[in-house]
Amino acid sequence: MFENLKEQPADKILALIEAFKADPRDGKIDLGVGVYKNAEGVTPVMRAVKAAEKKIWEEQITKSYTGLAGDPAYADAMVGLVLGDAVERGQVAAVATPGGTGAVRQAFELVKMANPAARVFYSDPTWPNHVSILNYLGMETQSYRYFDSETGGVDFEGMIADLKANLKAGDVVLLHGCCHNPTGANLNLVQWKEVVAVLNETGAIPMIDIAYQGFGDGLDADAEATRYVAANVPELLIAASCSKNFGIYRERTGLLMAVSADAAKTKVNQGSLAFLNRQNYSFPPDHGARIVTTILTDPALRADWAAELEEVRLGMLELRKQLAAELQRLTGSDRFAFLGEHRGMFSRLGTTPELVEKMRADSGIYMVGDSRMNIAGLNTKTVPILAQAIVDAGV
Ligand code: PLP
Ligand code: TYF
Repeated sequence: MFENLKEQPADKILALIEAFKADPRDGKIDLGVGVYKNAEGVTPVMRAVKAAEKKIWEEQITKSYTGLAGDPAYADAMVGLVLGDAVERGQVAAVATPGGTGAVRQAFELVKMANPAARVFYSDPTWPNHVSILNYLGMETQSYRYFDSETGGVDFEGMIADLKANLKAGDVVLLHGCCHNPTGANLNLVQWKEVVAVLNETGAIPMIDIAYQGFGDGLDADAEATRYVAANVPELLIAASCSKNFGIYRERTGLLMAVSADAAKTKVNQGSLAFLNRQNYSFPPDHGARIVTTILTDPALRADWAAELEEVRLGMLELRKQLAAELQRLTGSDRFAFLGEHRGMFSRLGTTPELVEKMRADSGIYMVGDSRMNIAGLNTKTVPILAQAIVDAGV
């Protein structure tokens, strides 16, 4: 049997971690994998997470199974964080999943279970795992235009034209709730409303992947689009990740939500989500979910977490503004102003794999081959070095 297995292509983002480690040069700069790092290059455990873990250690009296959907208190807390009061709680079916990736995977499986003919539309570009999982599940896919490498912004006309021309009832449109990965370019609320209008005209169903709530414009601002969509479409899937905004990457903490305008559908939706959990791993992991629940339900911990997250967000925003200003100074043009407009952890520079490779070879700068940079990999001292390298490479 094993003789039938073949080498699988490596994840290009994860492969970069190894390449960076193996580079002996001092002064190398890691702008690869999407993990937050502070100015010292450390991915810290957040204060509220430490406090919650202490509390859990002291108070937890059993580690027996939770439920197939995970702890209901976790779902309640996360539904509140993501959706606010955009919909009634009774309209939302929700299950804990191993990370946002688990939620994405289960969402696609739910689509396949409900409508094997559904096509999933994704932005060009999108997080490579989206496409990889869809292909693995044998689902039909189609991309829609999204990034305009001339302006560094969203090609909104192209996006709407592609959706209008191709969507039919039952198709699923995958959207990033905020902080688009890999580009950093996002729709504004007016544009979101236009997308929702197209969805409702065509009968296509949105699926929102929200993995960076709190990294863009703030916890509520980053959820605004998702909340608008939830309140204005008949059906919506949401895959949420706690990896970044709680800094609990390895705890594998996510939530899959199925929102229906018709609350009567929620019981069957909930059963379907729990069924999928059971088919794949029975009970979802609990430790990260318990940390999140402990923080979100304790006013002092929640306030401290939100404050630390806000520092993280503002720090990244400051770095992008500094980078845009430095490039403005070096080039005497506004060509790179888009870097200051992007939001979240990433920006796509919009250059060729050859120039990305040149910056790695000449300056020890590691960005993903599609020219995605993790802004959190910078600090105030390395921003000018990166800006100079971008100019020297002739980007
Ligand atoms: N979706 C997007 C767009 C992401 O960038 C990520 C990566 O972190 C995830 C989902 C899932 O992350 P995780 O499975 O670590 O929670
Ligand atoms: O895009 C990123 O860098 C993050 C982390 O298979 C990540 O989302 C990267 C690759 C992967 C899983 C997570």
